[in-house]
Amino acid sequence: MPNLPKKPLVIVTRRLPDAVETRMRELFDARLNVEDKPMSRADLAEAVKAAHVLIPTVTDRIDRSLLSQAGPQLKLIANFGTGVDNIDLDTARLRNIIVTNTPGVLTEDTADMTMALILAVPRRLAEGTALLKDTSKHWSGWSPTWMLGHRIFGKRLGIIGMGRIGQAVARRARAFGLQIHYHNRRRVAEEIEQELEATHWDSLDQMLARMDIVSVNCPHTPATYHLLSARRLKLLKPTCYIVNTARGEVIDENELARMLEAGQIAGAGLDVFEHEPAVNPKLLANSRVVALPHMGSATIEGRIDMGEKVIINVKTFLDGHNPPDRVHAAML
Ligand code: 8YV
Repeated sequence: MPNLPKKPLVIVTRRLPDAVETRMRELFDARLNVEDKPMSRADLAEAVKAAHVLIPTVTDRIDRSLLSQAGPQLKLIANFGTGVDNIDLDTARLRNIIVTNTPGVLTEDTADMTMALILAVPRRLAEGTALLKDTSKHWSGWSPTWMLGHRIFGKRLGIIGMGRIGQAVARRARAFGLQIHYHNRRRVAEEIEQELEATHWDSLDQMLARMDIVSVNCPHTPATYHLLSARRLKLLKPTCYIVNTARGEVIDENELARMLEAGQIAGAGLDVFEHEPAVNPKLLANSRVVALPHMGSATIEGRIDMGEKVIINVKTFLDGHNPPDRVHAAML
């Protein structure tokens, strides 16, 4: 256990739900960001020089250059989030800084949002509502051939990444009559395959070529960066829809935007983008794209649960034990 002062300094980079901040104030010498102004690089550098524990989020890039400025007192980075692609895990390990995350508690919310996009894109939900709200257009009434989308029931859903969230998506999708297919680094247990009636594809290329909807549910790691590359996107049927609630970096966004514009992919539901908060303007201009501002886990319940996980990780660590949600690069 590292030597820590009686009241170690815990710096939180963004505003968190009130209940979480109140508990943090009670338990720690917590420096909170009540104004929720995203920290600049200089602010983050100050933070890693002073904090014993840093609590960042997806919007903070904790890379090698930042960690090289950290003081020796920084012992724990307790990420408020499951994905840890914002943190350079190798450099943290070399500097003996433990990294934790918040797995499990945002599974159901993210799966709900994924399912919402799987429904919204083929059934043209956003287009329909935009049309009614556009006062320059008048809805003259129902027509048998108007606003036709595509049926979801009976179609093939290809899930990339069959971890907790991928499986939660599969459970929902089965209730909507979708056939479940998946590609994952490791084949999941036979009982899970049976429960989900899921077909495993060893070859991602072969799976992509046969799907009606593809859902990205894997983490962003060096191995999954542009997993849906220009070459792989070209394998999709032109009638295929893509949904991404994982990380924008998993898809070559420029190529996706180009192919959607050219009608080579039928539509996309995107909650995440390659260069957040920037969004490729071609995607925003495309009526076949439903775009959301990274809202997958945005429920008050989810954010409180995430905060509680962070508190448990920090408290356990400060009490001299191994925090439960420790992340090692090899796990990813
Ligand atoms: C969070 C997420 O909002 O936890 C994750 O990996 O993508 C999001 O749902 C965000 O990461 C919080 O830092």
